[in-house]
Amino acid sequence: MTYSFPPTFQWGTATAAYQIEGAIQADGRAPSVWDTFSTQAGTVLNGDTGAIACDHYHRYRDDIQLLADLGIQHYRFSVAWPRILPQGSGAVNSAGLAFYDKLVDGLLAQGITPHVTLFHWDSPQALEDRYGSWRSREMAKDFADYATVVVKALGDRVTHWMTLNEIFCFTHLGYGVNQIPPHAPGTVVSSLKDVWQTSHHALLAHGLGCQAIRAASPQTCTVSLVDNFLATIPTVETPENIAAAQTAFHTVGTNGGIIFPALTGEYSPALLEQLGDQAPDIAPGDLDTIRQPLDALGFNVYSGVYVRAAETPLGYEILPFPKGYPRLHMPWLHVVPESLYWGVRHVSTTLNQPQMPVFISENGCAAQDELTQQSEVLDLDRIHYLRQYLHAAHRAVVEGYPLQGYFLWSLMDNFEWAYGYDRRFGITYIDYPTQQRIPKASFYWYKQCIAANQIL
Ligand code: GBH
Repeated sequence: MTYSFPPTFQWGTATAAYQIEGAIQADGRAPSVWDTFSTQAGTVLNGDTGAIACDHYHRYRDDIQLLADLGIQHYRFSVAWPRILPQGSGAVNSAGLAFYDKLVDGLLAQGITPHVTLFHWDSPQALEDRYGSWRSREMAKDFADYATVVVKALGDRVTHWMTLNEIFCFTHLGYGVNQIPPHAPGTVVSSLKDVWQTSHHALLAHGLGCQAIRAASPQTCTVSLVDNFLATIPTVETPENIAAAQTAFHTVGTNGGIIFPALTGEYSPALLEQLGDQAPDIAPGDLDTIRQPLDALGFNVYSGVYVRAAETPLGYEILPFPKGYPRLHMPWLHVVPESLYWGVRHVSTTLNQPQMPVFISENGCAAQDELTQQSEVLDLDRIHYLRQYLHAAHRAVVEGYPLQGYFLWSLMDNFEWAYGYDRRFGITYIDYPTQQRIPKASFYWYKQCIAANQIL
């Protein structure tokens, strides 16, 4: 049996600015919250920072060539807000825009479609200093103004826009109660309600951002949100367990307070009941701003949770992973390929958005890659992982769910946030001391899949 995809299926790969660019002081860029956070003792493994990263800012031509060698048609990258508006708002830094200008032109010259994420966690430190970043509603307005600047500059050539990457991470992981959280800005707030307020402000930024993009774009464009909602998987696919997975979907992770309002215009009632007085304040009109029509939803998927029906007050239980459950090189990276299929299906069914096109905006894994004496990286574990997730994608497509494409995370090893350079997610190995790019076995495997438009 062959596993072919429709001719319209989009094969892509993804990166993010702070994780690859380096050059943190080049051409007028000011610090982001990640520059500040990563230079504080004890925040990032081995004291790593994004100061140099993959030096993509200077080597982008090589990296475009790498994409061309891969035979990819779609590339997702992010723009660094502090390069464009070093003070967060106000004066535009044209030298910062010039970098993305060259990048976009270089991609288009190779026939690669750029998919631009406006925010992948590197917000300007100036806004942290001014009003505490996402703790303030101001942030949503400043984000929309920043979006306008970028879309005006690149919108003649870029038609695929994504607002924010993974609201959960930069809010619920960026702000903590009682202890310093593992993500910039690393602010300790006084209650869970304050944490939910930050993600509410991010949702507003998404809504205002969608409006800003559409108003500024000189041509028809697509606008999407990228979310890492948590997929619930029926342990056995019986009607009872499927219903249990649907019920659980509302309250696992932060689903009920992020993907629900973004797509349906309402926080999940089940979540609000759970939160009680810890729910965020929602001003009149906020939910209408937040629920903007989307052209597609980007789904970042790495893992998920198994659910079964049970005689409990909730009617279900979430099953813990047993000790020996297969994992890749992150504590949370359980191999759960069904997450991809069930995530897409939940958008159609549980969120009641059967017409909403979905694309996998990230999927990939960290592995303990090593160079052989022949300077190869034989990352069979990564190929094994990716192949299984692609089978889940294939199932979604065959069953008629509107899954449009797949972006592999990541084109190259990079700064893995609190894990620094210790964890490698790339299909290209970066030898950091020399900045040499060495395609791994998974790169060549993926290249063949793209060329054949099927899982090989
Ligand atoms: C993505 O985040 C990011 O978009 C990307 O930048 C990153 O490099 C990549 O994945 C790999 O990590 O802290 O207990 O809630 C996904 C990161 C993974 C963060 C799951 C939250 C849950 C663990 N997310 N993780 S917990």
